[in-house]
Amino acid sequence: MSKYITTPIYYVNGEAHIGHAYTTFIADTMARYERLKGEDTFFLTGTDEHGQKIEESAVKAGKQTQKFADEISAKFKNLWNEFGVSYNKFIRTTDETHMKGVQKAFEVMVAKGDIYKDFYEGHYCVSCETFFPETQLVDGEFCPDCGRATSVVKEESYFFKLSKYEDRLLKHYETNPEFIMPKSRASEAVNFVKSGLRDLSITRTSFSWGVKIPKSIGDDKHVMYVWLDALLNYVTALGYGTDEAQMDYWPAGVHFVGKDILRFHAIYWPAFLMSLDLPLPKHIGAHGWWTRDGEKMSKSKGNVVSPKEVADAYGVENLRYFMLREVPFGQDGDFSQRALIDRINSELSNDLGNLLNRIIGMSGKYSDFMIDSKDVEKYHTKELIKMNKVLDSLDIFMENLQTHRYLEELWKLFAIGNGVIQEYEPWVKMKNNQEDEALATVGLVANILARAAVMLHPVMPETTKIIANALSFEINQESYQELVVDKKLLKLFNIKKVPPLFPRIEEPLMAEALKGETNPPKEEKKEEDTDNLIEIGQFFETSLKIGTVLEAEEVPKSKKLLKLQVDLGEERSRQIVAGIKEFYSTKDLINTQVCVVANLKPAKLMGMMSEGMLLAAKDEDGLCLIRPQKPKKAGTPIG
Ligand code: ME8
Repeated sequence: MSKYITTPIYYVNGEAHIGHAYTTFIADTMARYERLKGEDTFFLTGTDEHGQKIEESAVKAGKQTQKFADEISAKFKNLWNEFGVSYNKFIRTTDETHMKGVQKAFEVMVAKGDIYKDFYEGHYCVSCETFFPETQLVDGEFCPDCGRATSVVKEESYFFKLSKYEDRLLKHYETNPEFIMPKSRASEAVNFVKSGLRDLSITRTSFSWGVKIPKSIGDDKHVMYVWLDALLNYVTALGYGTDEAQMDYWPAGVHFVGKDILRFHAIYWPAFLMSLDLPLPKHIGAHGWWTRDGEKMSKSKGNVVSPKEVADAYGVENLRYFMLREVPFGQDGDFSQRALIDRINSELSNDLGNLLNRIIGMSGKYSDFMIDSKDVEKYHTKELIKMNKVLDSLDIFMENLQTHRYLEELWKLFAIGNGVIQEYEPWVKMKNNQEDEALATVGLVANILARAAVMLHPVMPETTKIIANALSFEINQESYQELVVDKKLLKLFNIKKVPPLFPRIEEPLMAEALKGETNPPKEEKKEEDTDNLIEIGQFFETSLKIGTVLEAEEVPKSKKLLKLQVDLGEERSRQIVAGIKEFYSTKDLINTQVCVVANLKPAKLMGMMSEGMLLAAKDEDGLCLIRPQKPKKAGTPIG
């Protein structure tokens, strides 16, 4: 079965912003995911170039309309090319074949008896390219969608019998509960239809920048309503009305749209298709709105985020990852540079980048960059089962367009990888003559990384190619089949060194976009050594000693601090200020023993000198001090 995936076609009245990039990234990810699974996939994007809005924008820019459209359309196309968007076709509504297809559709609708001529009198919002009855206007004048002033339109028009399709539409929603995704958005369309559909004015005479209605109608002054023209792009791109060879791809698997244009796709478009006797798309995927500091982005507010600027600063694939991971599909998301940096540093750099570096480092140290998986199954059945469970859980999230859950789940693989290294400590095994076991752990993690790279490929195509290259395999349908479906291990890896893929970002890279971002940077762990090992000498640089608490008192005005006098077997006791008040009272401490880091540089805490630190362990149940199991002389070294 072939898959057909589309983005909206973007208006050429301005340059791409982060919202356009988001729709394009999700659609591209989905198309790549389907191709990876071996589906014959066709991915369409393009530009919407007709209508009053574009004509007015061109006039404002002092340019001839077609030239204006050419320039902005090229900017969209160039940006998607620069971003590596894997579209199969970039359609323009000014393409000759598209215009012919639209005229053909008009004729079919006329023949079906679905188009009639009348007179339109009402209000029109040029920005939304939408007609509104007076009853829907805000304060009798303003657009209920975008809030701009509407203009009064009184003109002869052809109408499409939308009302005729009311029942069929409702029936379709009912029998196809997944037609609109996420399902939570369906009620919007259902209620709109239930409130009664009026026939739709589908031609205009007061301007000329549009597809002329077919000559056969003999009414030259009418141009098509821009939404009829635009929606038909999804079939004219496959040759509808001209060369229909690619119509096999129809119906679309999913049309990705922003929630702002759901109504056009969930009501008008299916009705048009019913009129044309064409099957309906399987899903309309309506995503949420990206805001900036909680506000809608607009040129007048000067808060529009340019995807090109973000990609130039942080890398396009990091941006893709961020956008797809940050918001649940269907919900609104706020773009902040800080949130982007946090995800790059913690998820990409720490979880993924470090794991890859550790495997490269260990394979170099232990086995001359060759990793053999021969003993992985012998020593790591448990982890293999865990890993396979994660792999099996992923597909459903993509099917439901939940990219954030897909990535969240996928990241469990890196947690397994980092966890086994921690648990099995291959460096200890190498020293204890358990080389097979140590290399089995390295082999397991290399296999985890390989599978994760395959599954991450649709989201980060170029980055995962580098990972695959470092692990000496290729990501393609075959490796997807072998590693993910058949769950075979890669037998041999010939590891190549690669520079760190996700260098940590300490400071925001786009000063301008930071306006209004007030959250302080989260503190994060320092990057670890590639394989987390230190020399024994390094350990002994820390002087750990048993101490006896002689005195303990609360620090006034502090919720956390206690001031202790601790005997470390020296001439005088040490004063240690410790953040343990929430977990210990003073009487729990006096005359008990603790473990102390004895050679820390003294530091001042709330104006008091602290000359050491207590060892403690903290988890979700709270904090506990590390204490010797039996009393020991104060000052006894630990180690
Ligand atoms: O509506 N957040 O084109 P358009 C998220 N030509 N997505 C956003 C966004 C934001 N802040 N702003 C825009 C049109 N988008 C018509 C479509 S289709 C037959 C015709 C995305 O240039 C979102 O997908 O106004 C939205 O639907 C699309 O850009 C609208 O782009």
